[in-house]
Amino acid sequence: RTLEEMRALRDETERFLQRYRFGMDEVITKLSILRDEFSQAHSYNPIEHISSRVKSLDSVVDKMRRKGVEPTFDAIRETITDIAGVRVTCSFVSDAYRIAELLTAQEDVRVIRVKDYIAEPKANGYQSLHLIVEVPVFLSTGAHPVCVEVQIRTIAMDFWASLEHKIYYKYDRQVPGELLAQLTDAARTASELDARMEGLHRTVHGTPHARSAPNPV
Ligand code: 0O2
Repeated sequence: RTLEEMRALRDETERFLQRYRFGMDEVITKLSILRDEFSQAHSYNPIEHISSRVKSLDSVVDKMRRKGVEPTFDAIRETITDIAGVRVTCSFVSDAYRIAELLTAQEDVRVIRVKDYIAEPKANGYQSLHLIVEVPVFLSTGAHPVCVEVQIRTIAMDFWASLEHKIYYKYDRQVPGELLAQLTDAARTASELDARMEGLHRTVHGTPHARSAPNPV
């Protein structure tokens, strides 16, 4: 490759990732507005924490290789829906569903896919509500739709997922059976805690929320 070609590739990579950053920022703004408005109107904050990241190009390419797809920019755009990721941590399960409903009801948010791992936890016990949404990003060249993955979960689910994630990578995706069993058991405990906290919350706040906590895993 010539130096010019390398510069062009670098610029294209930057442009590619920048759009995901813009899409991610839009979703964060939407969530922050919901949180602030909700807190003001109902004297209650359904969102504990919002975090975000744009996946590194290295892990995007790794994921493409695992899926057996040649990592061109077009193929990445089609295949990887979690390059821009926003994670919302709520206190209660009902808040997770409420935030999902409020976000997806917005006119400029197109829902591409919903994976409800709260209603149907993964075999290892993982729980979270995943939304793949598309939002328009307005650039000098016009509107560009960008995919963002929003993971909405409770504090207990988040606590479990972050430990499991560390263990998963520590063992290079081959977690010993005994450890897996303990993690699955811990997920059950987290789910029971969520159900108890939701019950307490309802006792204090009275009105039941839109969706109730699912059965423990
Ligand atoms: P990382 O390292 O967190 O970025 P797809 O992503 O569409 O190809 P997939 O993997 O079935 O298909 O999507 P899914 O199930 O919605 O998972 C996407 C993300 O959810 C993962 O991204 C994790 O962040 C999280 N996740 C899913 N399952 C688990 C789990 O069992 N434990 C934990 N801790 N997190 C999970 P990545 O890119 O796989 O990983």
